[in-house]
Amino acid sequence: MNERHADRPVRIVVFTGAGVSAESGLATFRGVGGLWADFDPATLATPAAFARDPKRVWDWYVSRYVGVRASEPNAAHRAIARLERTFPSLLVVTQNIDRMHQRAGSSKVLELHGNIWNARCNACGREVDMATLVDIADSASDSPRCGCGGRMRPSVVWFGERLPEAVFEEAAESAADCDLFIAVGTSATVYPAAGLIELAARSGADVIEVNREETPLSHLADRVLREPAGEALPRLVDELELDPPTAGASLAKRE
Ligand code: BV8
Ligand code: ZN
Repeated sequence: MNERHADRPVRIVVFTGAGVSAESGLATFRGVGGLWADFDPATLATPAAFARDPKRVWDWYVSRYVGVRASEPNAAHRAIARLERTFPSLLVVTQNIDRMHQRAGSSKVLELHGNIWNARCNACGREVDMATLVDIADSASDSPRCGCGGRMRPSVVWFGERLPEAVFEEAAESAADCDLFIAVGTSATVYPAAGLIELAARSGADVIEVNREETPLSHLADRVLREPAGEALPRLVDELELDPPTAGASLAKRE
């Protein structure tokens, strides 16, 4: 953390991926038991896949929605929400579509890849609550339609689709301007999201990586916590609350 921000409260960005929700019982994408082990992302999480077989893609998202709705935030989500109480400027930037951060009490959450709680019409863009569509689709031979005749799709960002511009811009500005960037439970392989870690490191922020495993961007971290987020985050938050990082004080020395 360099001197550049000595005159203001410490700014923290927490960047999360599927690993932060693993201890809530939600499958991650990669790795053993990951979603991509059974399904090829290209055949389910792309506009082409939806055009080819809308019912199959719809049903897959309905099954994930039902799983997310039945799950609860875990100790990692709760610790991040707690940290916001000590650092009100804290921002959560997530790749997850499960809204676990908001359910745990985080108030400032940027959803880079949308969310699974809403669906929108592929034609007119009308957005509705997924719950209103879930129980009618399963018996139907087709995925639900909008009043305009368009197809309803989950409000997520598929591969090959642009991220919501304003959301990504705000995330990039915050990553480039923060003092502490904590990457939790992400394999750092999907772009442009993973580029935020590179941007934060390049901009002089201290980077902490919380991940059970090494990632392609681990070398950018000043500190790594190689353990489950549900164990690492509560302890890290205790530490940051007890001894808040001050501008100029590098975290690396805290080993
Ligand atoms: C776009 C929503 C352009 C849907 C998702 C540059 C280089 C290479 C490729 C590209 C590039 N730029 C763009 C691309 C293409 C592509 C991409 O990145 N491909 C990858 C596969 C190489 N990117 C895109 O297509 C993006 N769009 O570029 O548009 C454009 C521009 C203009 C106009 C039109 C288009 C859109 C990408 C978003 C796709 N949607 N999700 C859905 O969920 O179904 S991505 C989805 O996969 C997630 O959101 C997330 O981003 C990603 C999964 O990654 P993670 O969350 O990190 O999860 P993963 O399982 O991989 O890892 C979990 C980690 O947690 C592991 O490291 C594990 O060790 C750890 N872990 C596990 N348990 C725990 C734990 N850690 C701690 N505690 C635990 N308990
Ligand atoms: Zn419509």
